[in-house]
Amino acid sequence: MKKIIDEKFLWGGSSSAYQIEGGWNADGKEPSVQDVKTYIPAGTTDFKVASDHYHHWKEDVKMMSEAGFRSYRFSISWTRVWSFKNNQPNQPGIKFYNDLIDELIKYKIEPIITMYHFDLPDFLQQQGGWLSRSTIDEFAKYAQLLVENFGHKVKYWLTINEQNMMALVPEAVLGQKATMKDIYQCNHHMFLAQAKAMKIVHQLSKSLVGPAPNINVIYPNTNTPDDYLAAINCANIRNWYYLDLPIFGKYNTIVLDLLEKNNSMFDIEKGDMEILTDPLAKPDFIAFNYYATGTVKSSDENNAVASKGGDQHSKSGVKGYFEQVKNPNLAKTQFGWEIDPVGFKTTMLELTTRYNLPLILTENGIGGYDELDANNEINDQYRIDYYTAHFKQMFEAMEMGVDLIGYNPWSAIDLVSTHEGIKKRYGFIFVNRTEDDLKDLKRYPKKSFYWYKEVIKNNGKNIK
Ligand code: BGP
Repeated sequence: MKKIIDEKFLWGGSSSAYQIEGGWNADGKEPSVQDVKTYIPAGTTDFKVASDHYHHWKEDVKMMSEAGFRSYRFSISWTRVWSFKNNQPNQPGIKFYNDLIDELIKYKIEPIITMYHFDLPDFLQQQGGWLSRSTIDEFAKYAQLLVENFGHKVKYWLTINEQNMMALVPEAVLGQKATMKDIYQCNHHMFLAQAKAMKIVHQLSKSLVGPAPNINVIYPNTNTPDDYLAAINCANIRNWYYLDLPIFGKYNTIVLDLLEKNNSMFDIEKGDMEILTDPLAKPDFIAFNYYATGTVKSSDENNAVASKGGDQHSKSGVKGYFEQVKNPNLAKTQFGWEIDPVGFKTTMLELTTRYNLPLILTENGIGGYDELDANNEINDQYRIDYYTAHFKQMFEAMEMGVDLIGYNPWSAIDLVSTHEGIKKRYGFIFVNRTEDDLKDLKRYPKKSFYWYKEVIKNNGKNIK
């Protein structure tokens, strides 16, 4: 085995601020785009209370420690730590994260912190959001605030969660559709914001920093040359565009060509490329989220497709370039997402051969309906089966030379899905509430919690 999983391996779990915290307007917190979302489907909860982690964080961290977590990947809510109204830091918000980080460190759980996970301040959205260049500077200011306040305690920073999903399925996370040019203009601004943030981390601290896209390999639907070309197109548009620039300092030419052909090339201002190619703005590692592979076929000019219902893993496509199709060879989750453990290995192999950087898995997992039984237990064997299959592939990838330094699946505890509510549960820890009834928000370890604890304790050697 090239890389042995030892005590340094960051076994943990993952979350994001708006999906877990609640306390949406507590102690000076201002609204993010998630708090003012208007298109939440009937019968699905909003994010106002979520898992009420804002009031349960001590107990949650204690349970993570009982499971043996060595890391916890979470995000900071921008509008909790900065007041746009008062144009100054919001001290209670800073204190909340200081206390959370200190508690994690007390239990020897390494904090892995995402700066921005889908929850842009609504104040900035009102001023144009990522289409406006002023958001770039606001993000840099925010990154500096984070590093100055927490940098000495945080070794791993992630810049932007799933920039590629925000671009590919904007209605899933931002609640709005946009033109191709606007999407890529926003992307360009996010790349600039990210580059500035990475430079700030490197200048002001000894910490490491990386991007956190959602990456998966793409299969051609058949062995026709056209379907293979579609798979290459999709992989470049969906995956590599988001890593080539920060890592190689060069925009992916397949995507630039697509934009030119569609009359959608974004504006690059003088000085932008210097910011993007600054040696201090290079990532130290790649954090990536993996749920399932994609399968595509060629798409003719008249066959435009859009994602369905704002789901990240539903049908998507780019006219003339690729069209996503179902893969009949793969099993599906209760929510219809495909399950592909081998794809987890091939995705890591492809990332490694292309970029040769350390990897941290920051999301992987299965959403399902979990219920307390008569004994207040939750038998989520399906989740154990899912993880078992993925761990086997993960170990094989590491044997083949993948430098994976941590595995932080989605999610540490139950939280609210991006668009399917609390009923789509992902956690090792159950949170007692439903879409419309907050009940007592009590935490219960699921069967998978005890199983994962054994996996961590044995560094996976108990997986057969
Ligand atoms: C990723 C996001 C997460 C998360 C997860 C599961 O794309 O980074 O925020 O929620 O997917 O997706 P969903 O909540 O839609 O089931």
